[in-house]
Amino acid sequence: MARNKISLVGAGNIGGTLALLAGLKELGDVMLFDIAEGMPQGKALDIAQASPIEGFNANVTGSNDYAALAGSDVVIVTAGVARKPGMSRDDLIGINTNVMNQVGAGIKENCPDAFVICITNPLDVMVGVLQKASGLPTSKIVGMAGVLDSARFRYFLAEEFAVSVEDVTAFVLGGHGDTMVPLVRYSAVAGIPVPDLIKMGWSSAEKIDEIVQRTRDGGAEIVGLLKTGSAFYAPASSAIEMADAYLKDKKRLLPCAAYVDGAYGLDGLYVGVPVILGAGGVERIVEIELNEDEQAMFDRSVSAVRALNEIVAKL
Ligand code: TXD
Repeated sequence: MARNKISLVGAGNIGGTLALLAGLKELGDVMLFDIAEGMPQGKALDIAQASPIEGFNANVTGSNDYAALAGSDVVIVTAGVARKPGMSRDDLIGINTNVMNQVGAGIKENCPDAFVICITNPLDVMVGVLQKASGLPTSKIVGMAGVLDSARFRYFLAEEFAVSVEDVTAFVLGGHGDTMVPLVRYSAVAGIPVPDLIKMGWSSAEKIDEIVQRTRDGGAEIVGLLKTGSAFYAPASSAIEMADAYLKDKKRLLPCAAYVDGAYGLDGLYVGVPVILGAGGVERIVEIELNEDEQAMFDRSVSAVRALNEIVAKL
């Protein structure tokens, strides 16, 4: 049986890390695409040269030609620009909308049967643009943000409780950004919900509020430290977990920016919700019950996504 093929559109910080992780985990052959000449080829060769040491079998190639997407089972998109000093969010939306239109056309022409994971910011909006440009069914294209936001939340909770990260599950809903909705009562250590852990004296409500805020600001904290770019290791791990769920038909329940039409009272928009990811792509949207506070936070998050969608519609 032929190996799966994972294509990475955008071979920058996240793209390069994705290529290495896909190799190390033997998810399949890897193709790195970028508009920068030589760069995807150089990273591909470098990673291929790690394969004899790490002992993984994969063809790792680089290209500047969209034709190289042919035969892809999964495409992970990080192409675009990040916000630089002096740029407004609207500028970023304009540039990255153009990039998504180009990438979508490349996917449509060369691998219309692929499962696509979008990472480019502003995430919830860009995944919608990419879906339209690619013409893919909405079940086959999702955005990565919730897995990362939840991983940050899990990490901070594990630190607070002094327990293994493996035993902490956590839930984050809504759009990626300041309005994300970390759901404390759906977060747990080995099944014990966080509110119960507070009652048990493991932490205080105030401390958990601080952790929630640190999770919301998780991206900015790293940008502030790095100064020249944004997080890339954990974002790459997050997208690989989603690709793995699809390729191995795991039916994982993961928070993704998915197209929601009907559930949560929404009428057709991409936003972060829990979904089942398997061989069918987004196989189900999981509609959990929200209390009044959570619903209010979710509504605020949806409004923020809608406002950006309106900017894109006017471009
Ligand atoms: O949770 C999340 N979704 C995110 C999103 C977490 C972290 C970072 N997030 C966003 O991912 C970030 O705001 C960026 O929009 C993307 C990619 O981040 P990365 O750190 O990998 O950015 P780089 O290193 O600048 O890489 C972007 C690459 C770079 O090599 C460009 O040459 C390339 O994109 N690029 C293009 N490739 C193909 N086609 C076009 N048009 C193009 N334009 C730029």
